[in-house]
Amino acid sequence: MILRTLHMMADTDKPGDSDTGVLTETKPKTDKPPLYKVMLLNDDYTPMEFVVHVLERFFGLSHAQSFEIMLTVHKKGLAVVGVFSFEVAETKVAQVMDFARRHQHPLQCTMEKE
Ligand code: TYC
Repeated sequence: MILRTLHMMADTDKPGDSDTGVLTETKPKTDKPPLYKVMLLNDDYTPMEFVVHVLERFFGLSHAQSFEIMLTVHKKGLAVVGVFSFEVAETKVAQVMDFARRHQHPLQCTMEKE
């Protein structure tokens, strides 16, 4: 729904003059929040089983879905693993990056506005 705001200027000291006004188109205030794609990037060193485990653990995917996405990343270079609000995407990226770093794997996880 578009809301219109009407700004009126009443010039009361000039009899006969009509009021002047500006009609402004205003954006709806119920825009949906932006969504962010979370992506995993391929590298030559992170073990396949580790990536599958990351997808199961942090993205709640089944073993079969995780294996499929891991293979897509391995073959294509990257894949979107989920789409989230900014805060959730940021948390997932931080969790994956921290987990990979703690296990000394160079796995990279990034986010991008949809
Ligand atoms: N390319 C890695 C290997 O052959 C596997 C891998 C898959 C690494 C997905 C990262 O996001 C990744 N061991």
